Amino acid sequence: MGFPEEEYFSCGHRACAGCACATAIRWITKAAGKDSILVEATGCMEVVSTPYPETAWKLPWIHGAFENASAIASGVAAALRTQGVEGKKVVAFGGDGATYDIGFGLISGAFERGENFTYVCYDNEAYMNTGIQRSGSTPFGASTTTSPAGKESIGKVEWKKDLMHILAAHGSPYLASASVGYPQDAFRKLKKAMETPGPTFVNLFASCPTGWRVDPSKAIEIAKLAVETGAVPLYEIIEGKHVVNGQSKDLSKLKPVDEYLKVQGRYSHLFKPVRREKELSMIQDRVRSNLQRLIDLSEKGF
Ligand SMILES: Cc1ncc(C[n+]2csc(CCOP(=O)(O)OP(=O)(O)O)c2C)c(N)n1
Ligand SMILES: [Mg+2]
Repeated sequence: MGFPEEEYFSCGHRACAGCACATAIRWITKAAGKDSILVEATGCMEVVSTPYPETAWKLPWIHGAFENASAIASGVAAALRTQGVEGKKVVAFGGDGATYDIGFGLISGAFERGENFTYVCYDNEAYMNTGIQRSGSTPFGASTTTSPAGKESIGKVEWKKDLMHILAAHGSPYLASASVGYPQDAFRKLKKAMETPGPTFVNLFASCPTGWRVDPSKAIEIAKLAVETGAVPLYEIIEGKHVVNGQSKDLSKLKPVDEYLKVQGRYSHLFKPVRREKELSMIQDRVRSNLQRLIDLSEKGF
């Protein structure tokens, strides 16, 4: 699927070098197109794009508070419906803190009401804008400023929240997990979500060189590695049925998850000064069983 050439998120914004979230935003706006209304939750991508009096947005764009982008979007959708306006896409987006945690109640409400909008989480796995605090999306073992690794701590001790299935349980007709490492796959999913009537969701995994402590030039490589090792599976849930995509379909081709973890500063304590075998094998087992479960569900037609 070709990417439209038109840019709606202009260059000159203030994101860090190598910020894959800014790439994610470009794709979201390209998928939404000119007949769309965007609503954004507070987070890095808002802060870098709107330093007064400048703006990077070339589409109608509404600032939400941290927690209420979905409520605003559902209000916009209701207003369009009431006015009989057709053909406009309403797209809300936010970071993982806004989505998995603080805005979750309102996302749940909007999904339960069956509002006609798409919510995209650009998932960089922590509250980056305020200084790399852990979120419900931060994976087990990652060091953040509120789950710091140290002598007695291996970083975050909880697993990443399974938001896809929580939202699937709301009866959403379309949900997808995508990665900035796979542009065509991600763009197709964004378009499909925006073209499907009802509340739809895309979790767009997007690396953050600053928060993950990686070389900015490696942001896309790492987003690919996340998929190649199974840490981030690519899949869709269409009308309640699982479809596993691309490399995630073949468990036998998975690279060891170490390859993904060891290139990131947020996991360096799992390798130095000694290899934390127990935690590394817990992560590896979890990655495999999670992917196996998705493959099983899709093969059984669930
Ligand atoms: C109710 C509320 N709590 C906290 C904040 C402070 N705050 C603003 S942005 C942010 C972090 C955003 O994290 P995330 O949603 O993951 O986006 P990212 O910065 O990682 O892009 C926080 C904690 C706020 N604005 N409102
Ligand atoms: Mg975040």
